[in-house]
Amino acid sequence: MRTAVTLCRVPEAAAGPFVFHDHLETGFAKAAGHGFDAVELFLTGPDQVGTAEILDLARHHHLGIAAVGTGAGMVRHGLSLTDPDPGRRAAASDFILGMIDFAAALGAPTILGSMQGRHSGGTDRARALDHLAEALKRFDAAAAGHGQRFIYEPLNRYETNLFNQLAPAAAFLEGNDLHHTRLLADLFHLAIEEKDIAAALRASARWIGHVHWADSNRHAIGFGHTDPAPIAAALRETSYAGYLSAEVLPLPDSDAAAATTLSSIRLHFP
Ligand code: LER
Ligand code: MN
Repeated sequence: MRTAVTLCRVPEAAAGPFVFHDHLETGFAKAAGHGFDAVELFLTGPDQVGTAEILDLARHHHLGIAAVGTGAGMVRHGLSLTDPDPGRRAAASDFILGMIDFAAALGAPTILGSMQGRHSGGTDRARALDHLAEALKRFDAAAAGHGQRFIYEPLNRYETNLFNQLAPAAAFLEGNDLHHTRLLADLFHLAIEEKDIAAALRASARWIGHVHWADSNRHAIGFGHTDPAPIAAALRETSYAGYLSAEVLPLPDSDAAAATTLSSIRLHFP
């Protein structure tokens, strides 16, 4: 199984669920030192660091780029795809389109998580889902133009009220002909929202494109109460071929979170 670890350079997300917050040179060296196959990057936008610099670091450390997150659009710029204001929605969409081009130059897919926003007083659910579908169609086409996939992440109920579980999100992708878009199964969100994580992974298997390998309390797997054995069995038996990426809190410290993640993956995917 391919392994990845998160590296965040967004100051507003300094307390977020990311293993490394170091400068890129240090973060890449630490990821490689632990033995990960790739890094998953959270940057302030497509212009923070040039793609040539990142590709040099990746080559030097023999690391892939597993994915590029877009959460900075929300935490730094307050942008959401379901904002009632059409100008703000357009800015959100442009931000993600820029990230898709940037990620594709790194050979990586782009993730939509918190920038999906939520429906609220100003936007009812049906309208918010129309906005989401319209944006996803643009991202699906842009990613496909680069030979990439786009990744949509259902989040727990405290972060969005659009999609909290895999099956309804998969039906939404299918119903909107989003053939180049896949789901991100973040085990932290699923531990809150699914009755049975392994069953949910099996039921939506053909849609799963990325996994955040995180425990129930968002610590590294092994530090919470999720049982990884049936989850790993579901991923193995459905021939999941993407990354298991540690999007977890750096607790008790980054190195312990990284090492515990890798030992859990090696234990369950021998
Ligand atoms: C992002 O991958 C995620 O899981 C959300 O909770 C935003 O932090
Ligand atoms: Mn996640």
